[in-house]
Amino acid sequence: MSTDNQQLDLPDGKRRFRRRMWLRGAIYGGLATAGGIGWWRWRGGDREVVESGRADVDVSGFPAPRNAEFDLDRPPTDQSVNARYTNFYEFSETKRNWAYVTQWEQQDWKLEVTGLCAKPTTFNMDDLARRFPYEERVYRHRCVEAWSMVAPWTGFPLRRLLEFVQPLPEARFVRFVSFDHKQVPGARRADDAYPWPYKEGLTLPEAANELTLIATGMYGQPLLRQHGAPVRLVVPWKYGFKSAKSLVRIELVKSQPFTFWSSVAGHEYTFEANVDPQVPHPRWSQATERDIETGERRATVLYNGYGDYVAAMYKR
Ligand SMILES: Nc1nc2c(c(=O)[nH]1)N[C@H]1C(S)=C(S)[C@@H](COP(=O)(O)O)O[C@H]1N2
Ligand SMILES: [Mo]
Repeated sequence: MSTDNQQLDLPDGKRRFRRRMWLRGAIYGGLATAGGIGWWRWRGGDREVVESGRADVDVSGFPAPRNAEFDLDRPPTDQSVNARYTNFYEFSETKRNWAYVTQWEQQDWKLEVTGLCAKPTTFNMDDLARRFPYEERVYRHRCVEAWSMVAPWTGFPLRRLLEFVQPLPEARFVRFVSFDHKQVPGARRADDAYPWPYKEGLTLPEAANELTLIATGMYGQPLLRQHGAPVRLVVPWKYGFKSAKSLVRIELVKSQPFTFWSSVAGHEYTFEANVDPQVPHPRWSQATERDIETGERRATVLYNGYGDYVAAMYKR
């Protein structure tokens, strides 16, 4: 006897019940598939996220030799995990900035170094690569939001750039200014409550510290746009917000500059902002951090583990 005949023999009620169950299954199955496809597109494929972040600029200086002095006891965070989890408030208050940066044209990028120095200079990306040989360094990165990752940066110590422009004796601080996002398609409205452009600052000794990098790349390639292409700051012993992205200006100044997050919420984000597990954020503890790839929690370390390089600058 065939299955069809079996079904035909069923009493009417049972047949209707089976059809209803089949329909229900089809509807839920369809919804689940649509939801899955939607989720997949919302999340972006691994390659899509990395490729969509690539700036359409020719950046020289790659690949750069690895400086093994900074190798860590844990591997770098996976590139696509990192690429889909960024802070970039010019684009959004989410971590999905990879989806918003795709129309950002970055040709003819210029970095102006100015203020209290003997040789103010404006560099294009080729000038930087030519004057300041790049190296690769693997650094820990700790965000004030209590997540962390490990990034292999390509770049050069900011100190080299300072030596080049020759700070004057009155220069005591360095001010960093990010790009103006008003004209960038995909960026958020510039007329919101934030004091744009994004800006940060360091004392001159902090800026001249061996660890402080001007980065032009990550994972052996030019920076992805969501990571602050084509050129950004990296200050690994401070909370991530100090590492301003997509810089257009570096200025040597006399007094402590006004900075973005300190001006938004000064009691939460201080100028110094050294990683310190003992000083809680007013709204959460800084004692531990979550690895963005593994989800593992680990203890946060004073100066993000870079005390040997930086502790002498601070009296505690
Ligand atoms: N211009 C600019 N720079 C910025 C930010 C930003 O929103 N805009 N976010 C900061 C914060 S809070 C962190 S944690 C790091 C994140 O760098 P990443 O997204 O490449 O990991 O960039 C910092 N630099
Ligand atoms: Mo951050």
